[in-house]
Amino acid sequence: MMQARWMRSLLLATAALLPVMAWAQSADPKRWQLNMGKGVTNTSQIAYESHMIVLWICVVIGILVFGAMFYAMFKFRKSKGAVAAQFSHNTTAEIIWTVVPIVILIGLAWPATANLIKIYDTGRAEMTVKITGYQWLWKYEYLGEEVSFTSRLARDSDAMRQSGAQPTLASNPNYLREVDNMLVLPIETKVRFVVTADDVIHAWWVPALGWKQDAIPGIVNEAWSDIRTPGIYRGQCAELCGKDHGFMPIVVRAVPKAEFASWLAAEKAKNAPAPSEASPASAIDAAGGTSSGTGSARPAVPDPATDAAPAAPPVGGAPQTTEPATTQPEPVAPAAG
Ligand SMILES: [Cu+2]
Repeated sequence: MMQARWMRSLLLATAALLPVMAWAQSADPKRWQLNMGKGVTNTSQIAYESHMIVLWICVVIGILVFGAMFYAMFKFRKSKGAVAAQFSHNTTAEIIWTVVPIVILIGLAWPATANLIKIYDTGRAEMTVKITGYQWLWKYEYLGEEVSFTSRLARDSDAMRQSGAQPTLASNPNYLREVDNMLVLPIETKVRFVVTADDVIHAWWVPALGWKQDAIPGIVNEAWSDIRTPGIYRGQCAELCGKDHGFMPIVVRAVPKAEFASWLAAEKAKNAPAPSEASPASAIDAAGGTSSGTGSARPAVPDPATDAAPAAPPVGGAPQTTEPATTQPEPVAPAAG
């Protein structure tokens, strides 16, 4: 009977924990989520597992240390007539409390280093996306595919933030986390990212992918992802980059390979050069060159009918497929920001 009651308590405790466990599965953080998310990539999985191993080691150490402390405090308390020992050194104890932490640290560093090496190995990637940070938007280039576009805060989010209206979770669940053009990526594909910036330091961060990479002018950083689950994954610029730092969200749409192929083909068709002009410029684009191309010489002319760009961008520049000129420090001034 005692056992039955005990079993019932255990079941109740498990039931209470279930929502917590369910939250841990999801990519986006949830309200009152206590643990880190598992994310949707190899890297995020590795990070999650390393975190859990360290967490449980800390729990065991905490229980042992506090257990010994409280045991000593109650068992050997003065009111019970305990008398303190008078020795001042104990070589054996000193060796133990030096060696044990060293062993623990090596035990933690070993797998962590192996994981770091995996995380930094961008070799054998199946495709490469170049990410460039600007004040205050992102540019994505699918290298070798002649597909590129800019991605910035969705205009309705921007309008709402400037209107002073109070968005609610119900009316605007992704307030300030929505963009005009999402970065579309195939799942189950090792995608290499080269990350840089044009003006100041930004950082590209989508928590579900499990990494964060600085975007630094003049430096090309690398990262990679192999997204496992189709879905929409949101992130933000993670390096204070100016007054609109908080308004340059990142949205990744991960789709099955076939869907990605057709999306890419459609983008290419949209950007296809007009037959008569400007093939040299497209060669420059493909090489990643930015120096000589001007907006007017580009083959890529955004189609207003299909383009999701805002009807009236605040500045004449930077339609979706146009590369912001490198000589111009601010490719797009955010609307009256
Ligand atoms: Cu930024």
